[in-house]
Amino acid sequence: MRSAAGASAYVVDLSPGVGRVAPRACLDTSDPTVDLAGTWPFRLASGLADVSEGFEAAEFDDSSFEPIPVPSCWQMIGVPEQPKYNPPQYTNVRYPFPIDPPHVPDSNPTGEYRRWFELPDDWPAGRTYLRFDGVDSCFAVWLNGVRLGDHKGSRLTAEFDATHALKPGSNIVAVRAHQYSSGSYLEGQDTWWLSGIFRAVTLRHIADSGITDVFVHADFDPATEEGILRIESDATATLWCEELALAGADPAGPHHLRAVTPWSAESPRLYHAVLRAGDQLVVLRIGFRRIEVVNGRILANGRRLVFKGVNRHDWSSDTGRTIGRAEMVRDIEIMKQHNINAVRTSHYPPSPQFLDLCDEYGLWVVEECDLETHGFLHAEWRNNPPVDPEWLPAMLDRMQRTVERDKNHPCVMMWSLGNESWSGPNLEAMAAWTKDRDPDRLLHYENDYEHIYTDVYSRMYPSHDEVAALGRGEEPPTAVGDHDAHRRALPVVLCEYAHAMGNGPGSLREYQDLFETYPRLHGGFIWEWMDQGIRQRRVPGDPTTEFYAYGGDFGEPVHDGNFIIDGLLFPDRTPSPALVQVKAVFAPIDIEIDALAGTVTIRKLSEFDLPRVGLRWSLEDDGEVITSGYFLDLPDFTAHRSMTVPLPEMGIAPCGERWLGVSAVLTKATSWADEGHELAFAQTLIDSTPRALPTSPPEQRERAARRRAHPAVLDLGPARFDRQTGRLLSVGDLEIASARVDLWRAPTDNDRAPDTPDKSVAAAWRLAGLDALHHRITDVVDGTDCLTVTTRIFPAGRDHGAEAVYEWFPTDDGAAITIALAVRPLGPWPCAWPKVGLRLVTPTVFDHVEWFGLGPQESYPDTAEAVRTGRFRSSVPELQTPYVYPQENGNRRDTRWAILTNDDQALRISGSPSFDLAVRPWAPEALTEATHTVDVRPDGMTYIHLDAAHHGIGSAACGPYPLPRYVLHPRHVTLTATLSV
Ligand code: IPT
Repeated sequence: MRSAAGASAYVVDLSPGVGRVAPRACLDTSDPTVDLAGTWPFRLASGLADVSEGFEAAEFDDSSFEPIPVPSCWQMIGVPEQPKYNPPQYTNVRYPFPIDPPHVPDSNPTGEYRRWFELPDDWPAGRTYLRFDGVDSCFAVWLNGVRLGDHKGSRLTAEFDATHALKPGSNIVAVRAHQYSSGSYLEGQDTWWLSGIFRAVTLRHIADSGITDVFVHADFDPATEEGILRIESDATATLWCEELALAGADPAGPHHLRAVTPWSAESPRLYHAVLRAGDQLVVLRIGFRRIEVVNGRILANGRRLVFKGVNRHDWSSDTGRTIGRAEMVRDIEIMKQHNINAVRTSHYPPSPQFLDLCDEYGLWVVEECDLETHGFLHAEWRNNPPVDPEWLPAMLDRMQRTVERDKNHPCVMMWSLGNESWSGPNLEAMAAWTKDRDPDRLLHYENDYEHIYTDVYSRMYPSHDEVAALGRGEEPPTAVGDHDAHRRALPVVLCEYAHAMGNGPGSLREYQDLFETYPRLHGGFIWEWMDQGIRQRRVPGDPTTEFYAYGGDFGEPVHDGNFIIDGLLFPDRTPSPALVQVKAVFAPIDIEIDALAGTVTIRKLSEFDLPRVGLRWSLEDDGEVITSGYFLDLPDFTAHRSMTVPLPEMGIAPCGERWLGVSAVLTKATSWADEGHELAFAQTLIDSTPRALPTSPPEQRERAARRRAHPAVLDLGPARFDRQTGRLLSVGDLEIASARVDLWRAPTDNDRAPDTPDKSVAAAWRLAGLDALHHRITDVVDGTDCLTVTTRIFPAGRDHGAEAVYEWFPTDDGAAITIALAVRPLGPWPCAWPKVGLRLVTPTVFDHVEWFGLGPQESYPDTAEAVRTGRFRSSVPELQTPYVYPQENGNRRDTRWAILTNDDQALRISGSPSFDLAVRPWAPEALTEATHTVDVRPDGMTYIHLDAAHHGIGSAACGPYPLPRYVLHPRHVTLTATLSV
């Protein structure tokens, strides 16, 4: 066994690398480049003892190597069928290797890559750099057998001067990349461990007297609207920008430019300029803006900036951390369409292209360094790198590479030292270097609770009460004396909140209300943008068995399950119901309809300009559009904080529930949405002319149709019951398998957390026996007008339960059967109820549902921000929300009526006044048992849930329980619904 000493010592030494040129900006230049993306011969060694001696030599025989695409993460090769190499592994906080820094396991998958390329004949004289935008986690590189150097820092750019090794004609690059290195201790982020050359590799020519680096300082003075431009360039150059009337100017300036338009996320104005050094051109996209903290407020261009943000990882369910421009554009379009204005690049610099796109489309970016040592938590932070001076060069190098690469992006307004690495002098040194190098941006770091060297007071996952206390400046001290006073003076940012795992998060609105109430609160960043699932197939080759894998699905010995599935987008980038809620809660405009006064007031919720908007309205009676129109273009609304305009004449007399909806829509297409795209919506109940209630008064019930077909059965209207048990057997031609009270829901990720039996509400539910209730009939009374069935519902071994009284009576025309259900808790209940209602099961497969109520998407008591009252239609499969980890979903609140149909049957249900509705092709028990979407299959029945109440959703998966008002304490409830076919 060979030791890690010698040629491979760099893997575990603490050096960030050798042979790399100084970090610099990614520049868009006229210099020739060669893109080395493509198919490279590759071999995966099991560890350092297994590497191919001499693989870097030109004459090395690589015929046994296999082709691999570059860039790629080698663990993702073979997905969605079977990973070809060592599979992906997911851990959250824990390192998947022993905490024995700087050592890593002997079993250390190591990729050997070789790539021949032709140097173009016209490659000019001068220097040539070989650039790697991302290699995970550590690598050494050779050109034509000459070792150029090595590097650690997976998501950081490293460049090597290749001039001395480059030849005309054919050249061979060889790269040896190691899954684990000492750098892995600094990369304990909550994500999959993926390795290899996962971002671009390019060869770049550098002219001898050319520019290699520039630092653009483009300040904007909000008082004078003047732009102040100063460009540091490391070579003599002239500056050209037609729009700014700069022709051959000295880049150093400073140039005081009259009336520039500042850059902001809302109006991302970029000025295209060129630096010329001899024949070399460097293209710059300049955005003028000033970011500052004034009197404890974050200001951008003098205006208060409130983050409506998300935390984003580079992610694709097929290629892992290797993503293309199309996916990045898609992310940004979806963000902009959902009123998101900011991104925290958790927890490392993103693919460089992403920031170009944020400049262009407009998103404020908090860019984070590639640093997280969270795993030391499990060693009570002993030997945590930030406190050990030996780790300082590596940590400083990471920060320098972050800042130097991206310092020219107007979108980047704040640097973040990293995530969850506790505190220590090395972090302080990183902060000091950053402030010195780039005093014009703010500095963020959450995990040093004293916040001595940061510009914002950052918190993670606080409860609403805590956020309110922060807003009032009444939070408990975090330090003594001056330090505490300093921190208290800082603006507050929630770098992570509203954990979007599974169904949820709940109470987004309540957070937003706090941000809008207290000026100290500058909003935050929802965790996280996207579910990091990996596409897999249960049966190789069979796309119908596709599902998204999470931790443990690849047999990883150490993993953190589905904690990686916590995004606003599903792994295929379709928006979850939570994202649609985010859109409503983050709306930049508030619309208030005053039906009595006949006016609409729209109010701008931020100090920044908006795109051109107009108002559209629609009048609906019982969900049917009566009339609609476009009544106003608001050309100069951006200049106003609010505007009140008259509602158009409606004319027609109402019939049923009349709702007026008003939306603010784009009057012109933008780069991220079409004309007509809705930014904000509001709805008001205008009138409610009662519809004929489907239930009948008691005296009429006497006359109801009453037939006795068979002594064992009882017919009431269209319904047939078992006379002895009172069980509903059918409604018309529709067979009913069961109709009884249900208190269970398949626990959500939030219900199941925190993952300790004494703390999670789902564990309490199970402990209380709610998942296995016994129903006992205590009474069946066949009255003249009504069948009354009383049952007691208890879990085994417990003395708490409920009494349910089912009263069945036909409508006066005999065409329908009404159930009036009353459920009363008995005994002291130790926990909240998941829900309470009626579960109706039929062996008939229904495939469509039309309903009048809240929709179109699912909602729960604390996740009802995006739904509106209307008439909707959906297929049964589309009513199910495909949470990667199956759980309660698909509830439609406040349903007044619904019609279930298939080709030849129908079931009509109407509420008095309404019920929560879920229609499923599988039982809640199947949802409860399932661990992947592919496990839940239609079982030939339709499960119709008519619920009177639901427990809230909350965000306990990483955050607070549902707010007290959304807790379903066991209580007496009633539900009235009428069924007919
Ligand atoms: C927090 C992490 O910063 C983030 O990476 C992610 O793990 C998130 O939690 C949960 O999904 S840390 C947590 C211990 C508060």
